Amino acid sequence: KEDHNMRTRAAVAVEAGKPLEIMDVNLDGPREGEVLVEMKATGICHTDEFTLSGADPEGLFPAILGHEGAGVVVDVGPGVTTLKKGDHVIPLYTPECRECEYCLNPKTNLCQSIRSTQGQGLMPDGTSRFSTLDGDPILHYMGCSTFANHSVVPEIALAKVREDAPFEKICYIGCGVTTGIGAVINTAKVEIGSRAIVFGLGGIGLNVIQGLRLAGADQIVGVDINPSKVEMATRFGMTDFVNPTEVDGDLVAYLVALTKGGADYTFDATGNVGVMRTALEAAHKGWGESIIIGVAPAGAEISTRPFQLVTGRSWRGTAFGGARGRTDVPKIVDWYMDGKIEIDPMITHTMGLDDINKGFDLMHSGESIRSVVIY
Ligand code: NAD
Ligand code: AHE
Ligand code: ZN
Repeated sequence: KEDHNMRTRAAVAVEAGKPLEIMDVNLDGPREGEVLVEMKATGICHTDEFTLSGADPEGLFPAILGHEGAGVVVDVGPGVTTLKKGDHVIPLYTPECRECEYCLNPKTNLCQSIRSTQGQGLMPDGTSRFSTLDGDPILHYMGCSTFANHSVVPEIALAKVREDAPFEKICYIGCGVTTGIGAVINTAKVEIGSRAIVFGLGGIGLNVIQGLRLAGADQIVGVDINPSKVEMATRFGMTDFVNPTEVDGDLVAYLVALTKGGADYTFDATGNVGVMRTALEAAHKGWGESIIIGVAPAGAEISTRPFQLVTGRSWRGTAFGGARGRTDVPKIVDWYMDGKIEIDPMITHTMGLDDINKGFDLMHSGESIRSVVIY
């Protein structure tokens, strides 16, 4: 039997559509360019649920999901130069190697240096550090696997952050906060005085709203089928709310009228391809831009009449809010610590790892914005 460096406790996605199973797992130590992180907290993002459900064409099992974590470096592998034991870090599902063709092109944040192995649930050397106590391999997820008390993460996929920031809040910067605010600031580059529509007022959409307020938008329309999201969205800057189930007639026409000709910017934070079409068509003729944030299930496709684009609307997308993690994430942590952005009210529930499935239940029922697991 192999000699494993340590055991840790993890929530394992054993099979698509089944609850996570909490168990002890083996974890091998960090190899060349890798870092062992003790996770202190992790958020539960809708993308974790998307993959667990079986809707993700890249979904693999068994795996340790989770990509919205924060923790402390406990060991570094050979060749690691930018991090040391004791550093506080946020794992990055979009790494930043600062060397690949993508990192060297200012038009993208999509570092591709380890994308292929990451998509296969493996470390860059093509192997997994996790296994069951019986020795069967367990896959990594998005290069992060934050649903484990300890995880091994590539050095280029860790942002070093200040040590006075609370883990159970800044973990959310590992995905939701950065994705939502970044979609506004980095991807759309929203101008002061803009009109915007945000579809889906969940953990991502609320951060789009917060980003729009930061950018100085004049009108921020929120659209959601769950009216319980109104209070929180209003608190973060929503100026108008639309519940599509209460609109008589055509939703696009309604939204175009509400925004006096269409929005300068629209954002999909639902993952529903029908909503994505509405978002595109509610963008202003001549210049409106629609940004897709939501992740759609395997096989789903978007469609619209090409005339919508011919007449000046553009359809775009964003991953991790266009942020370059090692550079941008520490700055967003500063924004939080300086009171420039708010995180605390959006973390509506916290729980221990043993209760992580309750976090998924709260997401399904629409009761939570963000659930955070505290180790
Ligand atoms: P969430 O479950 O917290 O929020 C989704 C919201 O959409 C809910 O409030 C729900 O009521 C609303 N909604 C659902 N169907 C709707 C409809 N037909 N019309 C209007 N509103 C509707 O999820 P989240 O964590 O905010 O994630 C949102 C989406 O963003 C997911 O698809 C997720 O996978 C994706 N995501 C993408 C990125 C990225 O980098 N591109 C990052 C994080 C999350
Ligand atoms: N694997 C899926 C797509 C999943 C996806 O789009 N992931 C986003 C991040 S969602 C975070 O909550 C992303 O960063 N995508 C860019 C990338 O390279 O994965 C599929 O459809 O295959
Ligand atoms: Zn996410």
